[in-house]
Amino acid sequence: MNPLIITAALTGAEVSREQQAALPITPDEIGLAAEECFHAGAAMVHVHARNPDGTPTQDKEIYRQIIAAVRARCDVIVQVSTGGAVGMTPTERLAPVTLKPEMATLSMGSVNFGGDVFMNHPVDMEIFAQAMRDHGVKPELEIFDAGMLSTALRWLQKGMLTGPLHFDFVLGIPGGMAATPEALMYLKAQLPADASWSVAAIGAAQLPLGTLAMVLGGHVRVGFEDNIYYRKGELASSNAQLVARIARISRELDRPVATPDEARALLGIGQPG
Ligand code: KMH
Ligand code: ZN
Repeated sequence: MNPLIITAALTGAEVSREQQAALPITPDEIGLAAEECFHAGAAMVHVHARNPDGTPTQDKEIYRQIIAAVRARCDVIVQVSTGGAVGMTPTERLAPVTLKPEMATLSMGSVNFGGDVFMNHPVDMEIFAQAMRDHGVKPELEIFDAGMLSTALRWLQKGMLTGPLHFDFVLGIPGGMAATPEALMYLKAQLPADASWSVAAIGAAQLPLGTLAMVLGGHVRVGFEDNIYYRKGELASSNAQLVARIARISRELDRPVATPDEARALLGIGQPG
């Protein structure tokens, strides 16, 4: 089976230090967490920026510092968020793409997000996709619900996205698709043959759905953005602890864990510039 790409979603926009004391917030903390995750088996980090007070931001300069802090420590793929936080404007959200990171997320539709709405107007999505093409950034298509996958496939047919596509199924957001094996199988069944995919399941579903993805030939995202616990009632000590468990299971299943360069080859992206 192809090597497993483990992505560490280190920080996110919603989790606080009060909830998870080991949450990396500053560029330096994010760089250090990325290095720990790299040593634990991660080939990619998904990053969000925070202001010094911990509030989410899409400030380009902070992203620049984050990318530099990661690059100084290890060669994992850096994937910036264009989702940011609920309520940010599309222009704000798009800012880090102009730094030409190796990858960026591209949400494929709007979804209720707990008590909020995570808005992704089709006009804005098209602008995001075009900006990623212009800057040579590989999109990871974030799929929170089944209709978003249909949209991605329609866009592929129309030439608005270029294959091979890489998907991330974000399952278990209240308002989005449930984090169940049935949901994952349903989505996987619709993928083009040359697509790659990962699963980012929220909370307690992170481990079982990640393990299922591993068996099905997909890839796995773990980390504090999606889940702050190691097991029920026990907070994880670090993002790397969550990565290390996935890497261990993968090896037990005889599936090698991808290095960053193996992940680049699998995803069709070049070396960092
Ligand atoms: N924070 C969520 C509202 C992404 O990074 O692209 C959106 C999000 C998705 O986290
Ligand atoms: Zn994110």
